[in-house]
Amino acid sequence: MQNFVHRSTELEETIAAVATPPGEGGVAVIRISGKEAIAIAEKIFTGPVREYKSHTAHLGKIVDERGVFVDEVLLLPMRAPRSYTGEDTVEIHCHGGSLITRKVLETVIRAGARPAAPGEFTFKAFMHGKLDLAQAEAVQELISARSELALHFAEQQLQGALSKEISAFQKELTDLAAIFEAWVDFPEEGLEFASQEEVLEILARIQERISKLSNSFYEGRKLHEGFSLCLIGPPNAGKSSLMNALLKKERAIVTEIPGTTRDLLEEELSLGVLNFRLIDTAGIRKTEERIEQEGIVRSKTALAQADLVLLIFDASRGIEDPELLEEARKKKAILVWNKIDLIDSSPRPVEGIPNVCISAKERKGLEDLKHAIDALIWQNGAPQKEEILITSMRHRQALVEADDALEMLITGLKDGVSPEFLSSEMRRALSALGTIIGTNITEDILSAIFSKFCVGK
Ligand SMILES: Nc1nc2c(ncn2[C@@H]2O[C@H](COP(=O)(O)OP(=O)(O)OP(=O)(O)O)[C@@H](O)[C@H]2O)c(=O)[nH]1
Ligand SMILES: [Mg+2]
Repeated sequence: MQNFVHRSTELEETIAAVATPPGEGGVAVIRISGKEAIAIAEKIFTGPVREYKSHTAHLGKIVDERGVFVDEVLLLPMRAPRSYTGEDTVEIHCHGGSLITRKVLETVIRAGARPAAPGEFTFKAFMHGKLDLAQAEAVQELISARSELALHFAEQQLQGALSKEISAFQKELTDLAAIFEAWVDFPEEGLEFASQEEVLEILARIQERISKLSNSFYEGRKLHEGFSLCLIGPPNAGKSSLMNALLKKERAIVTEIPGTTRDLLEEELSLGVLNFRLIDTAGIRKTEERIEQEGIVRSKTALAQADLVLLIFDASRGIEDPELLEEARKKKAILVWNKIDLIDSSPRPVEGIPNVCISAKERKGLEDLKHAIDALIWQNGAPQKEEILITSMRHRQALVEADDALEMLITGLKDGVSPEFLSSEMRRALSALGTIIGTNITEDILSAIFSKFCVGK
């Protein structure tokens, strides 16, 4: 299956796969899609599947080709084009054990279906015009979204927000292309269709929107992947206590002995609408102890790789390690003064880095810390829900290409290059935009996209 290529010729075949995750569960769903889906279901089901109305559920039994009972199931036929793939589809809801699920799938396959390749159902949906490519890619983002905000933006892309924006660019650029053609065909009157200034103005406006969209990639990607948030500081400052306070569980060992944490501890943390990988580290100090030394090496690597750093100092002891403060300043970092319950007045704030006072032990100041984290992530404010963020490198590359072509167009127009040159740059911009929604794309690229999906999607 590894070398499977998602080709249009494969659309002829009827495919089947388990659509639910592997393992035990209440119910598992086996999906069959293609011209033979109904006939195959009829062969193995104790009921007249051909006669069932679309989108109705039927209780019955799956029996294999020798008539041996396999499972009692609920069967749901969905006739083309009213299905996810746009083809005749049958869903079989069977008992959710991994063995029983496999047996039902094997029965379906022996009755004539081919095992589906990764993403093949969504590929069929794309080929039948149920989704464009940007929407199909959003399906995968939706499935793998781990924070509410990532989910929101994936849902929005699936609903076609990005596709609409791209189509709007295409429409405006196609209109301009027609004007260029007129300039070529009627050099005398061509300018009556639009003046050069007008064209330049439109081009600049589109270019600005394209480049904004293209720059949303970094925020979009981070949003999807989640941010790593690293707790760093001298021993005994309260890093592990803060980890536990944020997670609201006793995940890390906390003792009064400096050098308690040795290994990196990682845990998922969702704060508001975002998702983080929270990393607790060994306290950094000079030591001869070999295990602790190794722990400290790991702390420093984690510091270097982190998206965000929380530098923790014990407020009753002040800046114990100025060198570490300088290291942290090079990153997106917050200086967290812990143990403020031990002191009477707040510590003097350090310049050039956000300072937050907390007590991990008494769970105080955690809201302030969350706000500081938010402010650090979104330097230009959090993305608005109606904004469009791109999350795919493929989309980013296409937008960069379109942006570049528009740049050439704008300078070319100003320098008075030939309309033929303008037309060719315009084609480049349009073709780059087309790849995002899949209007002009090779089978290899399609296959590379859909292969990343799971089987059954
Ligand atoms: N009074 C007070 N004590 C705290 C606070 N936070 C942590 N402590 C105490 O400080 C000691 C060290 O806490 P840890 O969370 O283990 O510190 P750490 O930074 O993880 O230390 P290492 O793992 O050794 O690097 C423990 O005895 C905690 O109970 C706080 O806010 N106030
Ligand atoms: Mg610790």
